[in-house]
Amino acid sequence: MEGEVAGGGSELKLELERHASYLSVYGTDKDDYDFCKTEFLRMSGMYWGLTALELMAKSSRVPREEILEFIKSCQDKESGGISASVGHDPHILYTLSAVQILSMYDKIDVIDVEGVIKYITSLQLEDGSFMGDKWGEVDTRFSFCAVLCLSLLHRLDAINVGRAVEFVLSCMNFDGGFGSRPGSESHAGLIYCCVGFLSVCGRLDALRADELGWWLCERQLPNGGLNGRPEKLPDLCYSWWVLASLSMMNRIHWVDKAALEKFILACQDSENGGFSDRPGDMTDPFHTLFGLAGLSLLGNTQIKPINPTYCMPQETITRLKLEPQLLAL
Ligand code: GRG
Repeated sequence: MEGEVAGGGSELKLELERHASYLSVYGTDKDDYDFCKTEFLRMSGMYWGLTALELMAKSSRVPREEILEFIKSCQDKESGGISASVGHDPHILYTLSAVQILSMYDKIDVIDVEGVIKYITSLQLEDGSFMGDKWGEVDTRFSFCAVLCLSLLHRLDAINVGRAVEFVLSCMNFDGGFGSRPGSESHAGLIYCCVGFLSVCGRLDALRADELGWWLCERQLPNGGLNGRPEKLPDLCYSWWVLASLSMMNRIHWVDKAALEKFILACQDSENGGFSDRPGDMTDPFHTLFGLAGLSLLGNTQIKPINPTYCMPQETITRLKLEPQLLAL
């Protein structure tokens, strides 16, 4: 039956309409406690919610002009970077979220694009790594944000890609995985960033794909869910970080898809809509996007196809004529 778990024989149904209602009213009450306390990540929150709605073909339910105005007012005139909310400091992560939203809306000219390119270029260090902002934290997440953002703007040439690749590869560990910096523990979230980075740079050949694929599959637990590193609890968001990495590496069939789909559907709030990290917990837009995105990668046809590198609808990536690399089998 439509919406049921493939091959799982489960009764769980994907509650698309409830998820769309949950996301479209999220943030309409600007005094809501949860909404206020997440101001520091507002731009990414908008990207999670909007992408989820796009995947369900329901983004017309949110006020597009208001969103465009908000993004415009978050760009810092001096540095060119974009912040999470008006009056906050710009950061590469929120700059990427803004560029992703504008790319989905086909409205990139709302911001000063040259300013964004200048900002990202200013964050690259001599060793090829990227800072997240002017305060200097370095992390492989920021290398991923930099190349994703510049490639969406068709301006990868603005940075030293060779050195950026060298830095990310220097973070590869003995198990084939990646951490946030050289020598840091492998973690599925950072592995997604590094695999995504190499996919954009056309260097997936540098991976030790069989070893890494094995490590990623070992993240699946008896309840079907995935954790981010050994001995940790499962969390719905790893359905994305792990599956998207395996998908770019052409090894998605290495996980038990039916068991994972069952876990993802069990993380839905079937009454009020939205997904949570684990069954029965509080829902939020972050887990709602990664639940739907995971189901899309698993082949659920009620949701639009998603691109595993960009975490955006495939139709946007096709329209922008971007071709992130996928590893040949
Ligand atoms: C465009 C999709 C997209 C992402 C932008 C910011 C970013 C790039 C990626 C973040 C990847 C990442 C590090 C994900 C991990 C998130 C997470 C659940 C961290 C929690 O850390 P711990 O230590 O988690 O609390 P575990 O599960 O290990 O206990």
